Amino acid sequence: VERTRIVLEEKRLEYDLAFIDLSKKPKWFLDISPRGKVPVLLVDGHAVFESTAINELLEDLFPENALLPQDPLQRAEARSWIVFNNEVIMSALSAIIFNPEDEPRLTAEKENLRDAFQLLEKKLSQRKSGEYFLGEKFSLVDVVFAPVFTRWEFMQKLGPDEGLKETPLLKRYRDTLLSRQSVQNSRVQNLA
Ligand SMILES: N[C@@H](CCC(=O)N[C@@H](CS)C(=O)NCC(=O)O)C(=O)O
Repeated sequence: VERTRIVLEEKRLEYDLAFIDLSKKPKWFLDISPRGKVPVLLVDGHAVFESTAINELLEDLFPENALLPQDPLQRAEARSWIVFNNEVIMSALSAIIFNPEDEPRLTAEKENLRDAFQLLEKKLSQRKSGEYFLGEKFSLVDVVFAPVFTRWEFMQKLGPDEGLKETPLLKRYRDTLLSRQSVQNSRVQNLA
């Protein structure tokens, strides 16, 4: 959900936010969210789900403060890293946060995360300028990486030692994202 809030904040859009108890999903929510998952965004009575689809819709509807490059090749590159984030990073983080007792899976996912961090470090080292993932401009790629780092505190509490010591560029990237106003505004307070 943070991913979509960041986009709404970046584009300075007005929105209403409804928090729901995922262990006791209300009927109105199940009626509009096809998979019973958050986020789901209601736009003119249409329910849009999947954060990637929601964020691209917002980008299409509100092109000001663009969050995707104009060039098709660069847009494709941005989307590639968003998929990477979904399939590798977020899936590993979810396993670590929600299934900490599944030892074999935990070990495998920690390894995946370590490899992913090395890959990201290499990617960041290839930027020509700028402090964001694609360079000078904050983009939808940064939007999906910011919540990875806001989850860091959960991971530390659960004991894994995936630090950022060996990936200094990634560490600096984390600090850049966490200090961005839209990211701060998207965070739920006292979530632990
Ligand atoms: N790929 C989806 C993931 C959505 C998702 O897994 N949401 C979780 C919360 S982070 C959820 O609603 N879990 C409740 C459930 O599965 O019952 C997206 O990016 O929107």
